[in-house]
Amino acid sequence: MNNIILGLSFTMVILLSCVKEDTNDTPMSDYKVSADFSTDIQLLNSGTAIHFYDHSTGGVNQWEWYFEGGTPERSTDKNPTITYNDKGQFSVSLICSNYFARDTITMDSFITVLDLNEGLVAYFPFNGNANDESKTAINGNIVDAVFTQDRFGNENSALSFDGDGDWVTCGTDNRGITNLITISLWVKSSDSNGIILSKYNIIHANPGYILFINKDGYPGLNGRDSKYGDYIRPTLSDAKINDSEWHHILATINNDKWELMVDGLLVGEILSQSLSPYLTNDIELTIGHIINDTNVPSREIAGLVDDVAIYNRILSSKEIEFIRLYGL
Ligand SMILES: [Ca+2]
Ligand SMILES: [Ca+2]
Repeated sequence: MNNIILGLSFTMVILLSCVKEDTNDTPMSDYKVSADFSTDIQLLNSGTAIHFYDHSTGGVNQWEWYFEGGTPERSTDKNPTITYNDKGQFSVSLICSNYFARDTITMDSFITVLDLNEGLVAYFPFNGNANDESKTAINGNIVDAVFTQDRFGNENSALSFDGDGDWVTCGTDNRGITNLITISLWVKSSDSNGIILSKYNIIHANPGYILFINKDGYPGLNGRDSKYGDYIRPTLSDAKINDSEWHHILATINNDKWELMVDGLLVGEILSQSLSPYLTNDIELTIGHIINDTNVPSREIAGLVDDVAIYNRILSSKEIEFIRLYGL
């Protein structure tokens, strides 16, 4: 008998609870939350701080973020700022909640962090000087060229060469480069037959490399990767660059593979098929001309050059994309 009374009482409590919930003004379903977020940028260079923005819905009043590889790794801010110091691909999780409900969103490999200082052996941003801002720190010496607006409209942030006695010398040091190199730079010119950058002597058959605009306005990457070896000229597609617009030039020499990209597209490639390719020499690295056997400059460029970066390694396609879109 007691068991029956207890059972009835329990049933009544449940019924009362249901009645109480049913008469509440706000049904439980209205407290449902949904986690969502965005960020400034998903591809970034190491050492960069980025913002995350909460877009969760449902009256959220608590946020718990987890940033793999980030500093800090956890935050309870609504819109936190996170710094990424190490390269890699990292996930981001957000748990959002109110007093009644919570939701979690995890995005794997959401953030890609590059290290564009790794292997950077020359960097001339030409922002008011010809300092080499890489760890090599062999500054350039400007001859006659003047500073002008860069591609973003910033004053004194690119170098202008007038085609007559203007260039920059950057020393004969090989900067640790032997058989791998990536060169990234920007050029704006209406010129033909001008040298953009060279570490090569046009008389001696030594290793070295030249970036230039040829007589028809096409960009070129030529050179040698062995003493008395074949002169290497990647085949060029029809991408003229002497149109007075800024163009991103990217050259790589990966052992015997020479490649040239313009504005993110591969325009020329060739295999030198050298058995032991190398690029070292004792010739001046110059921007804006080439030297011949008697150290007489020639093929001086008329145009603007900016943000010259040289690596002693081959950049990945993501790194190349980053440099082209955002710079160093
Ligand atoms: Ca610049
Ligand atoms: Ca001049």
